[in-house]
Amino acid sequence: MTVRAGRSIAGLALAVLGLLASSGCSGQPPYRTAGHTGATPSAGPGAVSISAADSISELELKAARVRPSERQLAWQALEFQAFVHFGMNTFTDREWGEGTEDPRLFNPSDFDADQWVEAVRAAGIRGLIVTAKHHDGFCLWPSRFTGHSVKASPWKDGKGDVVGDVAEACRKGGLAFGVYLSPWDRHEPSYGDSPRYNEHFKNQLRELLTQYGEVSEVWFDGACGEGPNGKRQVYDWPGYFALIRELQPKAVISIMGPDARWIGNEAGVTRESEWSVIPVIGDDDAPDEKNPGGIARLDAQAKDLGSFGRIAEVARLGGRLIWYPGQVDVSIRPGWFYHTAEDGKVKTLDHLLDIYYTSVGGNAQLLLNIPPDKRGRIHENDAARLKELGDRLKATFAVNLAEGSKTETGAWLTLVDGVDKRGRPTGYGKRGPAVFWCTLSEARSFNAAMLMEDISRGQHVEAFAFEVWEGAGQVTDNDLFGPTGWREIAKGTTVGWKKLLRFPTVTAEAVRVRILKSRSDATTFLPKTFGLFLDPGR
Ligand code: FUL
Repeated sequence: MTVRAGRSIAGLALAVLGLLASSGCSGQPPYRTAGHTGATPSAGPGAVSISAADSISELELKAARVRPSERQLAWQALEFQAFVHFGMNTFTDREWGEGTEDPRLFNPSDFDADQWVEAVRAAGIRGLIVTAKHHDGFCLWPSRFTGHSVKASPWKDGKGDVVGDVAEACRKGGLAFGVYLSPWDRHEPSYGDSPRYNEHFKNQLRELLTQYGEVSEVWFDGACGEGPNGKRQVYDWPGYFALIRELQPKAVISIMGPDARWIGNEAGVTRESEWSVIPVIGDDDAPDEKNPGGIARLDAQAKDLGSFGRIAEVARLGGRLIWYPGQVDVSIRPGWFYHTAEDGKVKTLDHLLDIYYTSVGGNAQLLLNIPPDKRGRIHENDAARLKELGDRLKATFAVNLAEGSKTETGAWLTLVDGVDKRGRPTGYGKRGPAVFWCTLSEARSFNAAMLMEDISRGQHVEAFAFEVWEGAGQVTDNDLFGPTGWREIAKGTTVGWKKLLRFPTVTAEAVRVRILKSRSDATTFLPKTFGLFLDPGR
């Protein structure tokens, strides 16, 4: 028998089980959800092995136990980063150079890294990743290991250093700083002679990771072309990873790396259910040459990467559950590099907002590419759009309408021991779906909501419903678990780091979130933060 308890019974049961919690909605630590002791979460396992011998409930427990590393947690909190494609292609009007371009073509007339930082900060962006070297092999820093770099260009008489200037501007502007270093190098003569090129590549990595202060992310592309000598280059991924861990232990290694996975497209599209707990076959982290999606032969473009069905499927083959969150790389223009012909093709504000809500608000990190022009500046059209985007996000998220209101998290409980002579429940067993309520001090209008799980404790929620109170009169304690008076506004699957919901403006004095399916007792984990917002543009 399931107790669809009114507040009194629920209160009793929850108190017995120590599950009741209440606090302001802001969720700023220490927001106490039920069962939290306030203790530092245990650094749970980063990877858990799974096999055909695991029962369904063992697999469920294992999935709930996978935790992010400290570096992955810090990375997730950045939420929104800028990708900056700048280099030889900017001057040749191409997307992929051949590697034979004359370094003298690289000559920005008004290079200004501070302007990049200012423009991206206006959008609320918190980190920046620059293409230190793209596939054409031209280096934006004066590498000692090649002549094909800014050193050989007329820019600043060969004394310039784009990477250094950008790192410095990021530091001044409070942005995280990351590097893209293309393993595929169409210029470097040793490319294709695997051991020699791997040494060369590691030498370049060493320069980037030791000369420019803290590096928050190293972004590895999967492209691997034919070498000039006809041989294919076999990349030493384990060697690259080890060097990064040694020199910049806080840096996240993305895409062809173990810390963040490619979302699977370059159009800014996320799955309805983005999981950060991902089953992978086998126990080898090295990326597969044929697979652009990331580590361990993961098909990053597959529709389903983390459902329970997928976990069970991988378990049958033998593998691991890893914390492998998604990153959405997409350009503000059609191309990755600047082309004058695309000045009128900067994505619209609505398009960027859609991408933002489904990526940052869909348990993924957004990496929005903004390519500087031949001057070495972010073009006025892009800068204006970034500002519009930032203004709109600020106007929406500056005020959390749920701030300071009364919240509670509880669970429906299944009565297992029956009732005593007076009809009082004698014991509760299995916990039912968790419910989170937020009672505002007065009716408020909103058209967006935010839910966050405490991912330092893993990712758990599989399905939820968001409802507003439309019953007669004020919501009472008895209504909190009740089936009537509530209207469903939105439904969702995963929550993870952040789930943003958008819906037509509604006015209500109370809302609740019902967790319909979870990999654990979701009352313990939800929500780390909760918010209600009014987007003035809708
Ligand atoms: C791709 C590259 O080939 C593109 O040029 C760009 O750098 C993009 C982010 O990754 O694979």
